[in-house]
Amino acid sequence: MAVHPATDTIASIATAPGVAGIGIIRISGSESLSLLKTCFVPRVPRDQFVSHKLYYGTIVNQQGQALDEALAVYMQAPHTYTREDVVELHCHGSYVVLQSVLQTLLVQGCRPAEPGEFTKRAFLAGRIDLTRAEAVIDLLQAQTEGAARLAVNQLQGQLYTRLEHIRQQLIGFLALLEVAIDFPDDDVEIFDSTEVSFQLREQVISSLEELLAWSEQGKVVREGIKVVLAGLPNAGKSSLLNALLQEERALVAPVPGTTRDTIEERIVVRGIPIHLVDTAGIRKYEDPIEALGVERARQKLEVADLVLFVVDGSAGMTQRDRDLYQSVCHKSHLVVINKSDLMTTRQLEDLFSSFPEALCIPISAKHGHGIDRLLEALFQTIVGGRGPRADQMTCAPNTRHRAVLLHTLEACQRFEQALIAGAPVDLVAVEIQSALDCLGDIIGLTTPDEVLDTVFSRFCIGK
Ligand SMILES: Nc1nc2c(ncn2[C@@H]2O[C@H](COP(=O)(O)OP(=O)(O)OP(=O)(O)O)[C@@H](O)[C@H]2O)c(=O)[nH]1
Ligand SMILES: [Mg+2]
Repeated sequence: MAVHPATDTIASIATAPGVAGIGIIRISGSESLSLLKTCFVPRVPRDQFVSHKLYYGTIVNQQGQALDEALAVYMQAPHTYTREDVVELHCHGSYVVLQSVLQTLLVQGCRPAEPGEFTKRAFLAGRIDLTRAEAVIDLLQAQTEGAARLAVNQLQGQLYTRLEHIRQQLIGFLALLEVAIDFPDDDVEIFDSTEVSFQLREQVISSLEELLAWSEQGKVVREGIKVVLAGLPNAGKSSLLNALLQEERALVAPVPGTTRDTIEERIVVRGIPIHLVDTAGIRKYEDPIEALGVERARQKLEVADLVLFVVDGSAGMTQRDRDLYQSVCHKSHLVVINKSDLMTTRQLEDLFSSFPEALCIPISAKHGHGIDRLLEALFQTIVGGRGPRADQMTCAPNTRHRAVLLHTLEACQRFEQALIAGAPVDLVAVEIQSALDCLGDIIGLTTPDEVLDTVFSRFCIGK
């Protein structure tokens, strides 16, 4: 992102392109009010605009020609998104109208905002820290309620507060150490290593570990997981896809080799986005097109987070099933015993015993039996048992935070080791400072410019 003087005035269309009831143009910077005065004629003439009040009127170009009827609001600094003077023009949501209003503003001296520049200004003005700025983009991109909830929590400072608490603890330790360095011969023990060690573990290390666990789950809540349906031809993979989607998405036929290409669809299971991939039944092939499909199926299996291994229970366990299972069982998986409507209890039990290590779920994709149980097992495999429950997390550090949090934790662990080993205080101080620097990077106190540029380049124009 280019460097601009913070005082120049920027403008952009803040709403998504397309036909809509309203479209909003946002202006920020010291010239906002004068731009409003030149391009907006309020219906009731007035000398000044009162801050945070909505006015009805006409937007005009330099020739005085009406471009749109609109509502306008002037928001005086510092009580604004950017902490600068801000104006919003609520026009009709026509791309042509919005473009012509924007052009009028640009001709009159402001420049087009870069992606994320409004939020970057809010960050640079100290209104929000970097984690809250990042929450804005997470919120805009949230695909599920769970992801939106985490983004709102982060926007409200839940992650920042946790990190700030850890930072203050470390600053406290550093202050004690500095006194100990300045007065090495004092009789009173200023820096009690045992007490500091205890506080470090209870207040800092455990909190960092919890945040790291949350970040793993947060990735699942935000991005979801890839679940690949695999099995022999005719096992009922496409029927299962349809049952999970509750629509006839994929072709289903009694002929083996019906699905040639992969089919990808998305469902949400208790807040977790699941990217389902139906694949061609895997077998030795004669048909070259089917061969391509099978190759694709194998590629998808490679990148799957979880495999649903579908077996035609009515056909029993064949050698081909066993061979195929051997090639997928190293991945996280569930065994789905399909066509249970055609099976006796005895046959089911026999099949279960063929997969002693796996969780087996009997279903009938055709009749929709067992699908709820399968979804529950899927959810439990993704989140249950290991790690925190998504709905218990108050925030979820992202990939950038996670990498830096790992460095913070390592520095704190070295700090702990140094305390245990009775290392000289100045060496201990180095580790605390290193942990503090990492936390500073996360919240934006010391974040390098390249990282800031990457963060804000993920934004859309107008935010
Ligand atoms: N009785 C019964 N038949 C089923 C069930 N599930 C699928 N079938 C039938 O099995 C046949 C194959 O189903 P598909 O869903 O096309 O199987 P597939 O695994 O996608 O097959 P390929 O695409 O060829 O690999 C169809 O005739 C389905 O109606 C089930 O639960 N019970
Ligand atoms: Mg199929």
